[in-house]
Amino acid sequence: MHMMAVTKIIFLDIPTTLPVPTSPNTWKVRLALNYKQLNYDTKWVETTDIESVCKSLGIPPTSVLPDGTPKYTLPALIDNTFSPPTLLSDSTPIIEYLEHAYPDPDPSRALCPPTSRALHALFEYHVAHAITAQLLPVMIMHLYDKKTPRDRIHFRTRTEAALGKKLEDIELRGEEREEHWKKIEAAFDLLASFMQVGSGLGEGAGAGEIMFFAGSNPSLADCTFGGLLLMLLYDSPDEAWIKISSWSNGRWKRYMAALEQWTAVK
Ligand SMILES: N[C@@H](CCC(=O)N[C@@H](CS)C(=O)NCC(=O)O)C(=O)O
Repeated sequence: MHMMAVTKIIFLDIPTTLPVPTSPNTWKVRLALNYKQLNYDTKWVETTDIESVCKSLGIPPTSVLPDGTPKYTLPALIDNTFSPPTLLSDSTPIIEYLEHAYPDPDPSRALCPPTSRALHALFEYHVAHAITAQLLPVMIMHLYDKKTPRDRIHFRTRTEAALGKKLEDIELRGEEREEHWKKIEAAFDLLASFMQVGSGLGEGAGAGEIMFFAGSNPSLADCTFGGLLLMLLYDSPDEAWIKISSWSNGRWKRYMAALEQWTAVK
């Protein structure tokens, strides 16, 4: 009799008012879980409750706040498949754990071979600074609108205290907003140009476009970048996604179409 490996994975994600989540970091891990075809159940935890839920389950914090208290974030994952269970937080270590615990027999499907760690860290650093850090002035109200009512209150209180401004005043408008989007477009174009190098399009006719950052299969970089694109698509279908679809000769539209098969929410 064929024995199906039954995984007992609980994945902690943040709910929204949409049928889908919109956190880039949780999407990063969900894309990896789906790509690896692992069985898992989602436990939905509003941002307001992340700290208390993680503490009660024994999930470790991911950083320390300036005042020295531990900061808890999602994604987090509990794997009860093996004894003792594994309790993890922080997207990259979670994906590295999944790779180690559930390696794909086909090495070309590895998401983060150990030899790619430094390059992946560099990729994440670049995307965080060149793109993610630039999004607040054009995305803040889109993000806010998709949050649950409790999380809206929590987000407004914390963000306004941290930035000393009303959310509505962080948002750029008019010409300034369009100029800001142009800067973000330039960062996307730069990434597209790096992918073009990977495709070998400079080497003459016939060379195809590589779909993902490391070739025809996704890697950790694609989980990271794909997670960011899914946030932009779901939080702002009418503004961000319309713009992004038209950038870089349609590259990101094709990229999203290729990722779509791993975007199921279970
Ligand atoms: N380094 C963490 C960052 C995760 C993170 O910042 N998650 C956000 C949601 S996208 C969060 O949980 N925020 C909770 C909060 O700010 O209280 C990772 O890669 O998983």
